[in-house]
Amino acid sequence: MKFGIEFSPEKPTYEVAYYSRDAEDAGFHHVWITDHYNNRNIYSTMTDIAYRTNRILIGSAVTNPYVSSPVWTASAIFTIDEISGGRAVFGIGAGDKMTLNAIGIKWERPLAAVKEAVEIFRELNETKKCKYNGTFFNVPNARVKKNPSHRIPVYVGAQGPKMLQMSAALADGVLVNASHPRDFDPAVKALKEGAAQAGRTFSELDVAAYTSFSIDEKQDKAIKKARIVAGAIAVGSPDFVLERHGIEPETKEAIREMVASQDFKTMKEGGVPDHVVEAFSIAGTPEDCVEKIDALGKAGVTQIVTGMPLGKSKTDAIKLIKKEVIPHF
Ligand code: F42
Repeated sequence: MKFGIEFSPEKPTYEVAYYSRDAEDAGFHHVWITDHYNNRNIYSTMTDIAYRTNRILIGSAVTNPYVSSPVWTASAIFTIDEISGGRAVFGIGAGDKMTLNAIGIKWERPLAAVKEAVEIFRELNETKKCKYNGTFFNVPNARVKKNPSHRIPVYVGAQGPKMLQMSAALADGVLVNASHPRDFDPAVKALKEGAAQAGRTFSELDVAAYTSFSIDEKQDKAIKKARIVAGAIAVGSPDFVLERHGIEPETKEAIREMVASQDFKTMKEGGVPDHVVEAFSIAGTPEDCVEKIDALGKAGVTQIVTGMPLGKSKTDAIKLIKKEVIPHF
């Protein structure tokens, strides 16, 4: 099992870089940086991390094919790869429809957009040139001055069966937004189908569980901390996913109202019930977390990405993961 850590650059980039260095010292293999236009810019953040770390791989998790041309994105990733001494990772996904619409960008044909962006990235990475005539992107004649001397790993953020199948055919890894083995059974099935159709084997893929993670010496504190994020995930999840975890429509509705009225106090105090936290996060003591990670490993997961809320503080959570979780694996 490998370990990754997710940061959203909501604060100045040096803060994210500082925590990334802690994560590197703790033994994490990857730092993954989220991409939302209203946060600090993803590539500036990755650059700052590159300067302040030595070993950890630095990935976009995930950028999208809509906000900028994949040729431009490739150039940003190649530059970060150069600055970091070969540690950049290209993570891409469909992006968020509501956010893109809010800035006047049409969110259409996500499967084709992601697939073609990955193919353009690969072509530039391998040859420094790209002539591409796709159904979504047309690149008549692109050339980059400097490309990396090695093949940069490509990861796709995927949940739906078609995106998962496509990722398995195209990518080196997949970032699945899920924390429970019950969600990995169908995901792994789709990945295996996609890999087989492309003549690949499932074992070639790094299957990352992009989890909501909350760790504390005291179980109740860890769970309390996870309730808001788990509740928000439940509200955003399709009904068939909630059914899979035995979450009743009334529960979803009640949480939706708490989210809408920003009643985070009630959410934390148990308004988001335990079975929702169980379904949508890895939350508990270090022993609980190890047990849940073990179960995900058995379900086919090969990387755990520890995402929000992490714990009491980022520093405390990283220390606990370093001392009591990573050594177990
Ligand atoms: N989104 C962000 O905006 N920023 C982030 O930092 C971010 C991080 C992130 C990390 C991990 C992760 O897994 C996802 C993350 N996301 C982030 C969300 C990501 O950008 C995507 O929104 C999310 O992963 C997309 O989910 P999905 O794999 O389910 O794909 C969507 C598009 C979907 O509906 N897929 C369906 C499927 O079965 O896979 C198929 C949809 C389909 O067939 N579409 C048709 C087509 O042609 O593409 C069009 C259908 C039509 O009606 O037009």
